[in-house]
Amino acid sequence: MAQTQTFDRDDAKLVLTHVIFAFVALMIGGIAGMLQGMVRGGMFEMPGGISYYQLLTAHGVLMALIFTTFFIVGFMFSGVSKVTGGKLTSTARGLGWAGFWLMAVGTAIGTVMILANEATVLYTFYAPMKASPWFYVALALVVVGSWLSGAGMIAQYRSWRENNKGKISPLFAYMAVATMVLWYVATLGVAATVLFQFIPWSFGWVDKINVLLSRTLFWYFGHPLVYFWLMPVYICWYVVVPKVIGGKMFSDALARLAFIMFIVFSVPVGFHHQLMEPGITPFWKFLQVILTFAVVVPSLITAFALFATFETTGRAKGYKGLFGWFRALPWKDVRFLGPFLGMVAFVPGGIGGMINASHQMNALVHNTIWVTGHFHLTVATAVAITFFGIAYWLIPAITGRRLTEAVNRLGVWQVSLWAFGILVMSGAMHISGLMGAPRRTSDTTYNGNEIAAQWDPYNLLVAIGGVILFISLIVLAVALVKMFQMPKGETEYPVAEPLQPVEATPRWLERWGVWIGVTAVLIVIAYAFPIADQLFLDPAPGAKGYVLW
Ligand code: HAS
Repeated sequence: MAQTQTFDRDDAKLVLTHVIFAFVALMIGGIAGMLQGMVRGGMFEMPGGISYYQLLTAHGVLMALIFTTFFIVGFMFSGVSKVTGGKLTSTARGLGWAGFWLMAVGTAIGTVMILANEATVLYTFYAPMKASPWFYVALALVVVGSWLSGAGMIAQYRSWRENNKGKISPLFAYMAVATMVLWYVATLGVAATVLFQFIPWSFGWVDKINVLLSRTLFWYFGHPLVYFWLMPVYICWYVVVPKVIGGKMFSDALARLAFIMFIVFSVPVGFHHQLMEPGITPFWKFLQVILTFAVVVPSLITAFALFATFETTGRAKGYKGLFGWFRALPWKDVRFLGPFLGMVAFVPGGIGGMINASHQMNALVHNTIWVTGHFHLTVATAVAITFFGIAYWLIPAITGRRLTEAVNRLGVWQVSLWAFGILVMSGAMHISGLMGAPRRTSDTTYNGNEIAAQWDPYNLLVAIGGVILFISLIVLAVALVKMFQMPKGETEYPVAEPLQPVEATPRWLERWGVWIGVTAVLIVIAYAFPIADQLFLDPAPGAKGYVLW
């Protein structure tokens, strides 16, 4: 095959550095994950000096915050470059590199603090557990770095629009900008609590921290965070998957509408993580639960659009009957199979989310390992497995190599193993969670308590699932190395065309000012009173810090 370098070299370097960083974080976080499953399953005891909670912190931070953020930034830069002319402007690329270095330094400092056992506060870093101040500084660096990267993508998008006045923007770029807009709005909460509460408190400049306020600001950020993970996945499902299966995207306008709905509805819902918490009046919880059900709608739209894409593609290929299209799908292509397994996992994952959001049912599942099961179906499957599927074409596409059948086959095994491991692990977590097993505990025996003994078989299944997932990661590592040994050549960067011409897409979907304004109003309605309550309580609440490890 002819030697072709279709991707700009400088852009490729930026993208590849992010993706490799992401996968290194994933591997380290994966080792921690497997070990903690084995500790809880009674298969292994951590050697002296390293605690279960230290592992759990490393696992959560590296998987949920670092792997995701680096992969998302790399993937979105690649697509923005691809659809806006094939080359980033020097401003966009410069901001991308500045963002990368800030995030990398932040990750390094944070990881050292966790390894030194100075920050065993889990990835949600709830006060009044108090980590080294450098852990919070590290978090701030990661967030500021991601802001710079977002500014790079927005700069690229703006320059495209200036050069293409009156045209509707390419869907991938639009979706990347929407994702970053959501990220800016969401991270205001975590930036506020880290800068104005955690850093002054952990450096000892103030004595006490307002715990309820810090948790409220964390979850103001924490729920849209999950959509920051999900939206790039939806970019793949809407834009990439239709092309991979040889079809067209069902509707450009519907995809944009779903993304606007995410911006508007995903922030004012954080109280659904605090339903069991005292100090927030039921009315505000009720309001935010209603809004939570509104943020389910863009996912339902997406499910509809995906089925419509599969069906129209199958019919165009001549497949008939109600489910004929199912046979038209390329089951042996990892670029499709990865994301598709993610979609399948997201069906029970999403339904579990709606159960969590229902106040009475939340009382049953909150702080049980059911919740851990929920987020392993969502972020660790719908999101992670889609990212794996992306890596199998993104890395060859940007390095100018041809995806070989051998690596594709390895990929099919890898994503299938991952899906099976999750089925075992997450299924067991859901069941034992319903039986009352708490999450985030190293001891599962409770001094030989009879009820706790009933969870034992499930703890073992969780450990077995964790080992299967780790084997999948080893296969992934082999596949990644092999990707750099594949022959030079061309792998397509798949971007689908819509069924209808984009001219049919309404222009109001691109009026960012209006949507950000609507979002701001909704946030003020949902948060102004409860936050004011928490800020101005008399006497002012506050807790000293505790180091429990
Ligand atoms: Fe969640 C807790 C509610 C979605 C992640 N969630 C968490 C935590 C994480 C997380 C990490 O209301 C734990 C935080 C912690 O450490 O404490 N979640 C929801 C709701 C949704 C939801 C209503 N969550 C996600 C996503 C995540 C994620 C997405 C990561 C990416 N979640 C909660 C609540 C809690 C919570 C409470 C707090 C629990 C507690 O008490 O602590 C919704 O957005 C879900 C909507 C999704 C759907 C599914 C649509 C299906 C699609 C696939 C189509 C499939 C096709 C193919 C086409 C309605 C789009 C199928 C083919 C076949 C053959 C079947």
